Amino acid sequence: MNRRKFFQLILSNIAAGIFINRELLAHSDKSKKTQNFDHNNKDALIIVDVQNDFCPGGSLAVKDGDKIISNINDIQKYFDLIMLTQDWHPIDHSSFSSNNPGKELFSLKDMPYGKQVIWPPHCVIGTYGAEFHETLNTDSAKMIIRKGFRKNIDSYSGFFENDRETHTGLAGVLKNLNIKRVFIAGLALDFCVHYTAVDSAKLGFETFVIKEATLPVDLENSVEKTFNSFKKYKINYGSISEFI
Ligand code: VGL
Ligand code: ZN
Repeated sequence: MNRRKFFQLILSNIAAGIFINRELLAHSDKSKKTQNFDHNNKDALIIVDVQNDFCPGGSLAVKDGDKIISNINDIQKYFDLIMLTQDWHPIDHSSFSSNNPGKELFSLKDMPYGKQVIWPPHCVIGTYGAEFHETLNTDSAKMIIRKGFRKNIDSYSGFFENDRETHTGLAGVLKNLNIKRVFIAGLALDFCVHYTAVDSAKLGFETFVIKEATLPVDLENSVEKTFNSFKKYKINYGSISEFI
């Protein structure tokens, strides 16, 4: 190889290097843009248990439970990450009155993880009662977290089962996606929304429960307990317009 050819080779390699670097830079710019394109990537909306059995006509109906669904649909536009939870029990679930003969509905029984309410059978795997209400818009949801599918443990929270330590996987998903603020809507305010909000706050997410997008089943002092928890764990409760 003569000197000239040698220098030509060096120059073409340098040019190729620059080209490759430009390509790499362009690529990383592009991925950055994709991130920025998401109009809101630090917030998540968790829609809790908007299922037929928690709506009028269902076996564990929340009064007017179906009336909040249009509000839940309206607020979805503010979020890129929308997650649904779905109560999903086997027919022989230990919380069901049908599996606790002689025990009164809504009374308490002792389980290894603490007190358990005796519920009417509800959200049985594969049944109509377990399906999302037909008016709920589920198209934008990225994932569905099912809970309560182990016979001997109930699961109110979207994050943990009622032993307070068995994960559903939701915390991992939100942490991996770098979510900082968690907004919660759905049914019922005093059980699954309550427990989901407390766990969210304990996990370090700034937590918001959206007033116009939730309602309680209201057993004894369950609503009062819920608002006490919100105060204790600094959970924000108010209209979406106050937070977004
Ligand atoms: C719920 C009671 C039992 C709820 C679920 O979604 O609030 N309540 N299972
Ligand atoms: Zn349940």
